Amino acid sequence: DPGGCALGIRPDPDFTSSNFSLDIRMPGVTPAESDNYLCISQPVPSGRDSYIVDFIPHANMDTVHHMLLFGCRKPSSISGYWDCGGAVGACEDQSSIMYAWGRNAPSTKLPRDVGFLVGKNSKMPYLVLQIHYGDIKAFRDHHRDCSGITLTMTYKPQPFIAGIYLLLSYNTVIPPGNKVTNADVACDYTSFPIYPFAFRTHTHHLGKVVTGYRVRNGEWTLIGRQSPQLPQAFYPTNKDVNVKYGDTVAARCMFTGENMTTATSIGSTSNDEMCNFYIMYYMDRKHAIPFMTCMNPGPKQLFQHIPAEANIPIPV
Ligand code: IYT
Ligand code: CU
Ligand code: CU
Repeated sequence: DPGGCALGIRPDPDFTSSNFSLDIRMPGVTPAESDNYLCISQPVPSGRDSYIVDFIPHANMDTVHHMLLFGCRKPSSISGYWDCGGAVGACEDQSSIMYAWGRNAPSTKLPRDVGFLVGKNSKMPYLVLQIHYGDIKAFRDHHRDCSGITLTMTYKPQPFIAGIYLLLSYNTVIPPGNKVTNADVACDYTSFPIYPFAFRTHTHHLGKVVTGYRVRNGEWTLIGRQSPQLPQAFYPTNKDVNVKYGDTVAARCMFTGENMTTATSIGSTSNDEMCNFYIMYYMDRKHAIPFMTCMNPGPKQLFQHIPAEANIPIPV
């Protein structure tokens, strides 16, 4: 234990025998520069399917800007920690986000009887933790950081499986000088019902507000609305809005290119932009789908009817 961090898998004393805790923690790291993104991966223990039912963050607000937990099949590395802020990401295949922690943001609990399905037999044999370290000044004393997450897990099949529906724009261009640029995304929903309970927004610096809706029979119902300039955690959805076969799921990111001198496109650096609306939902285990995406540019005709709030910036 070189970093002085206590790690491990242990039975959870507070629960029944099918429950256990899993720590996923940085192995005592000292980031080299400000705004380093470091990742570690961990296989889900045992060949059995297991379910994540709770997340307990251990992060020092003075050093950690944000933490994200992903599930995937193939992490970018399976030993030590790596810089995952550049060309090398968290995973080599598609990753699914399961938890986000941001400074001062309350963390959303999974509802009762809901778990993320992980393990060898599921599509998520590996977990990857990404930590964005902020100002390097916090490491002037060269201490080693052990921030991370304790997962409460169980082998007991959960009645409902948690999943993520990611709506993203890949083709938005934000012209310089324009006060308002909208990125619209929408998809018809053609699967079994999902029950959204949390949402997360993600843009870079130019995003003012990101809003997601269910559209049913022409009626727009808010799923969530947040400023991406606030901590990009999962926030509770407004109220119980389910999404079922025949509905449309729609999201808008509102950007401003006001103070820019060049156009901004979608890309991975902080000089590029992104437009993401994540819906965290649960679904009956019988036909659960753990990850869905929507990348369709929203039809102009549909977005004529989007509520005005989607273009009202949230003050930060
Ligand atoms: C181009 C873009 O919008 N990238 C986003 C969405 C994204 C999320 C996941 C792309 C992939 C994923 O596996 I999960 I490929 C993006 O990079 N978003 C960042 C993190 O990567 C999750 C964010 O903070 O939302
Ligand atoms: Cu961050
Ligand atoms: Cu991004």
